[in-house]
Amino acid sequence: MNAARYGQNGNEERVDFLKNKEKVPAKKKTGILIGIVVVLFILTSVAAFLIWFFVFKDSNSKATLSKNRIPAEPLFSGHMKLMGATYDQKLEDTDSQEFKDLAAKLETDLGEYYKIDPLLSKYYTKSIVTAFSEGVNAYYWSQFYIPVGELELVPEFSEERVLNALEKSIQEPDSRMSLNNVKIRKITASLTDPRMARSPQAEDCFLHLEAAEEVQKFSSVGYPKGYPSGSRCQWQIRASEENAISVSFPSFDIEDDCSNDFVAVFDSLSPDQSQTITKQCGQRPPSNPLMVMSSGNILLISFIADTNVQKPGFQAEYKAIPKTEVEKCGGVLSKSSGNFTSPLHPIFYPPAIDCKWSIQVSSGLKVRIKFSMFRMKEPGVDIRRCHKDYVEIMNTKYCGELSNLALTSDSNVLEVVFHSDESFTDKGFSAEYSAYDPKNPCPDKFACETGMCIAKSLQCDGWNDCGDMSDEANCKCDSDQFSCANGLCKPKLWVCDRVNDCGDGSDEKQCSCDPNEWRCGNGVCLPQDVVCNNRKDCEDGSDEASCKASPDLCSDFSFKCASGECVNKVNAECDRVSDCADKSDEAICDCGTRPYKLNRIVGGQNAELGEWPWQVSLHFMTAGHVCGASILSDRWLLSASHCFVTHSSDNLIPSNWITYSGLQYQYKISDAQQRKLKKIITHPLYSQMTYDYDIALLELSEPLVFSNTIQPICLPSSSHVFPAGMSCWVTGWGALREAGQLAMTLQKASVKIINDTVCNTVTENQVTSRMLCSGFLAGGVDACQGDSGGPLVCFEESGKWFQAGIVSWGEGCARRNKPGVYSRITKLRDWIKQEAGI
Ligand code: 4AZ
Repeated sequence: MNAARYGQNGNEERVDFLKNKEKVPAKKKTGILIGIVVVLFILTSVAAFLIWFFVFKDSNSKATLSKNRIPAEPLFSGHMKLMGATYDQKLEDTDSQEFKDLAAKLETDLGEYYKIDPLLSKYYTKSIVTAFSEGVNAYYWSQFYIPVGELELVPEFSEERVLNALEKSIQEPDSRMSLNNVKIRKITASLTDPRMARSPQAEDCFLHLEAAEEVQKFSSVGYPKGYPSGSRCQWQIRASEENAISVSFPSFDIEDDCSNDFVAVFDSLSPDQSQTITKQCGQRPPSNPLMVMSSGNILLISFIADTNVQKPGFQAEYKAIPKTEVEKCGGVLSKSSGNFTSPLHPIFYPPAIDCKWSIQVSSGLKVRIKFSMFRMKEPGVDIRRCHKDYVEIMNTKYCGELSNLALTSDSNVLEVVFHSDESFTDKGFSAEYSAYDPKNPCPDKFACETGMCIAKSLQCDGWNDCGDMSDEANCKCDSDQFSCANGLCKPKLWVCDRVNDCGDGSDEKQCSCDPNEWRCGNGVCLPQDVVCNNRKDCEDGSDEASCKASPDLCSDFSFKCASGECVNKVNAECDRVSDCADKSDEAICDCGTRPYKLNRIVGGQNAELGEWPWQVSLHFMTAGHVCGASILSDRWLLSASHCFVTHSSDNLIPSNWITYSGLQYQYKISDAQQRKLKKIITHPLYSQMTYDYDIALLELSEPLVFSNTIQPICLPSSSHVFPAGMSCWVTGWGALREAGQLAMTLQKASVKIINDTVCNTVTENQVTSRMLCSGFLAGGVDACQGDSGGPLVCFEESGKWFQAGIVSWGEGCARRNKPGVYSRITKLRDWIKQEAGI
């Protein structure tokens, strides 16, 4: 029986002691002893198992782990300058005896040199001479092998250590004499990707090319079907001594992640990092081809690929260009205005080049200079110091990517210095300059401190039009403007709208709600307890917008998962984080990306090919382009009802329309994918009077084939927030100005989402909740006739583009205080789902 037990009700404990007669008899003692032995045996076995589990098993798995680690093979490459050897053309042929003899001698010597450092010597495996060039230069690499057990030594194999050993050795008198008559005078060594260790004779995919005046071609293995994983190819290109080499890549489509696959171009014949011109991966459109230039008559291109993704690879064209042409830059510019560019722009400028332009205008005048394109980007460069490539103007160095660089001189002379060092080049710059009279720098315009002239109406309008805020400083605010604490003027309408328009928060500071009240986005004060009560009390829903409610609490502002679960997070869809348990927030996200790597041309409004791959042109009967649309899926387009519901019923007949996707120029419709319409669905509540519900779905008769220039846009969920002040883009072939002609080239314009209260005021309350305003109250940038039906898209932090609006209407185009009005997708999202199933 039990020695102890608990009372029936669980509260009371009673102890019963054993009586004498119940004590264990003597003959049972042996049994107990056996029991003890058995228990001891079990305990020992358990202990033994635990020791094995935690000590031996662990060390076994460590052994397995170290088996999985791989040895390190640090690689150093560089070049050496030889003395005492005469240059022989035969040295350029890796099969010649001359090459083999001299290479073998140098390779042996390098091995000897490393002996000076016991660590290098212990782990040294081999050196290979890969080429010779005039000078006499020899190109080489040296490799070391560090076994798995000693990987902690890897950091010891530094460039400095290797260079130190080599430099010391070549200075020793006997080693300098160790080659028959040949001495190494100078040597470089830089840490190199071990995948670049290629021997010029022994392996395939090591090519020697001779550049000539006419264009010649080469391509990656398997192009265009696809390159194999594990590609390790090198192309050594030479030209005659008076020439440099240009290489362009008309077709370039490799994996996006540069750590797996990349093309590197070197201003050398060895993959010497310090002479890298550029390293590129990803896909480039034909409008933005990679074009590079050597400084001398040699160039090395290396292609490393480790992924299994089926990508076409690249095609390259190379040719020789006289060095005199390449080095042509700088000089005196004495006209009163003009343009100049960095050497060879927009081709990558060559490494190791210096130029100086001296702009000299009539005395009494000054010089204004504006860069329409400025790209001198290099990895690891601090753009405040610009210690590598730079442009220097009036003692200031500029580098990196600059979008609004505009300067003015102190006198009638302005000097522009350009410098590129030995590694990493870029597209450079394109600049225009003009002389101006300092007494009247901008006739009939406002003079920015940057030197730019802007329309007078843009001064003190609350927007930074000059780029340096000089148009917004020292403003005497008008009666309809608010004076920000930092001196800016902003429309009074913007005060207390919950958006920090001043930048210093002063427009949102003294807003008139009591401390125990909540101020809605439209300025209305409500009791504090309306916040997060799961009911929309403010007209704009701002009382429920940022509630950290419990997951199952649903409001209009929650993202609704397919399972019905609610996620209370702003813009949860397609943000690369699975918020729904069923992962439905990340399920349909193959949208809103543009495959091409694009050029960014500052100030230009022409779109590039593939920049807006969801843009569609709708052609009506014989009228040509009439409206825009956007791609939602391979079968569905989104547009505006007002393109179809007109005075004529012809517009509602699907066969009267043709859609063009992947189009850039209206005169090149043959380049686009042409599709007919099967069905036009206009919104049943669309009003021709008010343009409310201005949305239409178009079903295609044949599915689209997605490509680099044809991709779907992401649709926001109904809870998605596009906050006021956000910069978005509107695109289309609409009129270039009010009552003007349609554009031939697809246009893009950056516009800002405008606060609803402001939107309502400036449109005299004509906007409904199915509409949103976007543009600039100052005017100047807007959608226009012919853009209707086209998309207003915004780039989200997740890296995807979402459609916020459909171009719908506006009073004229780009007028002051008359922003563009768009159909608000979030309010029409459920209808899209209902009609198209997306
Ligand atoms: C139109 O007629 C139109 N400024 C589209 C947009 C705007 C004005 C007119 C906005 O298609």
